[in-house]
Amino acid sequence: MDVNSSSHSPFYTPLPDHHPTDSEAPRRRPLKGFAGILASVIFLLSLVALIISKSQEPLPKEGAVPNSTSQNQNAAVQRSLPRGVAEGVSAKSNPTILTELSYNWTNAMFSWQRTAYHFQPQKNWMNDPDGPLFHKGWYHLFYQYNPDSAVWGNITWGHAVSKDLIHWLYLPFALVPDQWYDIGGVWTGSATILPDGKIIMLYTGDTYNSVQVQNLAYPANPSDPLLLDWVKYPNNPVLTPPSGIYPDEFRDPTTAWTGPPGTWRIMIGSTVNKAGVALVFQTTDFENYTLLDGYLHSVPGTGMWECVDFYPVATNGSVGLDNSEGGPGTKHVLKASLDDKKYDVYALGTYDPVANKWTPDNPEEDVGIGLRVDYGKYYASKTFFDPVQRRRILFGWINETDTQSDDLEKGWASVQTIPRTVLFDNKTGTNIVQWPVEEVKSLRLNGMVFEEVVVGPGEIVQLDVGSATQLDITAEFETEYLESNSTDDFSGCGAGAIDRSTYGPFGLLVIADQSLSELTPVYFRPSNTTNGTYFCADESRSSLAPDVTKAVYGGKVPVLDGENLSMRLLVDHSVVESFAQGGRTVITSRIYPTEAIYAAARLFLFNNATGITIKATLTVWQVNSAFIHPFPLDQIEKYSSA
Ligand code: DQQ
Repeated sequence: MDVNSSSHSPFYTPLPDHHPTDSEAPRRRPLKGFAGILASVIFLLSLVALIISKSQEPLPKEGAVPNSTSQNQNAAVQRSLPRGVAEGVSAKSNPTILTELSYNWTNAMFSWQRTAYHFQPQKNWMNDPDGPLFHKGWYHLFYQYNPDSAVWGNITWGHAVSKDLIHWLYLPFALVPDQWYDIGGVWTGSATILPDGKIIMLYTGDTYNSVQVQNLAYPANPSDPLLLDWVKYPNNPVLTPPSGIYPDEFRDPTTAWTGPPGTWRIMIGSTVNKAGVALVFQTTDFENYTLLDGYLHSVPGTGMWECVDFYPVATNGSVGLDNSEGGPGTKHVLKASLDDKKYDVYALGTYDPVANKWTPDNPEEDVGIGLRVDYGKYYASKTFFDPVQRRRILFGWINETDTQSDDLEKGWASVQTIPRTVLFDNKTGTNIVQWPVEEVKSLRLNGMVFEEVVVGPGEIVQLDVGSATQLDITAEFETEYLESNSTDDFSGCGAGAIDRSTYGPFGLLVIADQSLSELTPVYFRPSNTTNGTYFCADESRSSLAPDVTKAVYGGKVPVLDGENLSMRLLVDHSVVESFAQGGRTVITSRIYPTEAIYAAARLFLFNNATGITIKATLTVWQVNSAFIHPFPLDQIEKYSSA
């Protein structure tokens, strides 16, 4: 359908460049303000105390894990305490111990903010994706889950299955913290499928005394397509922190890949002297391991590497590869989740299995100092190889930007991204490309085409798409240069969409209300110098609620000669996933609007450049809700046949 129903605003309409004034913004009661300051002071003091105690800790000796099982009761007591940072993981980026709601939220607002086609549990807290795999016709996703509350704690493995990575059925928990070696939490892990089809699950256990160990589990009945029951290896743990590694800095085993004949290798992240490090262990049976000499790789100053991932990509950019593939025509991606910064980073390089070394293609873009997997609210990502469609698929955790007290009131926290395929970008040769799995297109409803919509400098154009809360948008931009005498005071994403330069910003305003009191611009900010083009998302005016964290995110996006600028956006209520130039640069936004919700949510094109006119061609699809429900276990016979 070509409705071409854009409506231009008649006058020069610059984007609002102010935060709500006092009269616009909801006022907080003074007592609450005082409580907030007190809470922040207490939080800062605890953090300082934690840092001091940590710096005084002696380095551990090998095998710092008692093998007694008698401490489970103590662990149960510890588990009821608020935890996270003290455990060596910080689950919430804007933790607050405020007990009151941060805004005058209504149930209607909270229910609008739940996503409709992203995976999230029915209630409570979720964080990292774990052990994704394909088995007998089902995609399996496990995830860090708190069965008791909407904040991090009592970490258990939630489990869901899907036929298409979009519609999901929740299953009973796969692994619960019930042994001395994981009573502090069944933390993140990965699956390996051996050539005979056997499934190996390795995960980090947080022991009763807060030591991070690696444990082995396997399906009780491998012929069950749903993998309902899991058995923990009786001689767990299979790995304890080696000499020189702190007991709370040894976690998140990867999927294994093959080493010399008969052997497998896994990687575990840690930190030594503030350098992020990747340790590689070799095994023949997944029960006994040898630490290989040195580090596969380390980068000074990048801190603890959580959730490392290591996989080959084909340099012709055609298909995904299994973890054990390699050699000519491949490169290896090394990815880490930076605990200090709370974002995911990666680099492309060459793997030398004999020397146990990985070397980045470009040392200036090494892991943690170069590319990010996603420039927005995104962490702890993990890939797996889909043998059916020969593709590598990436899951990532979208954390919250509202406060912990708001999460408790909502009763839920966190979402997984739409799974993305990952390929080497054989056009640029410098990055991967991420793209929503094809299956998400099955949710597309009516598509509306807008052709060559012209937007002049400072103009905003509304796109009449009806409800604008569940959308899949593709947009391509041509630009026409107007002025020769303006200066290009370029600096990346700038201070957001209000920060005008000659060539940008321009793009889309999503989840915006008619008066633009709330809006989230996703935009390009090009330059005619070597600065290149930036792809950005500006959340600074995404919500009138003052305590929602709001950032201007973005990164450089390679644009080759002759290419138009293009973006794809998946809008799903409080989540916006944005992909530039076919997925070279990606930004996930987590926004909590209060006005731009339900029928009030609108979509606009904008051009805030001073020296160019843009011509945009778009297709905007309404997106159906996904079916995400408990598995009908009473009909298990019907479903469990592959
Ligand atoms: N989350 C898990 C850890 C991991 C962290 C604990 C990353 O295994 O390092 O919930 O978010």
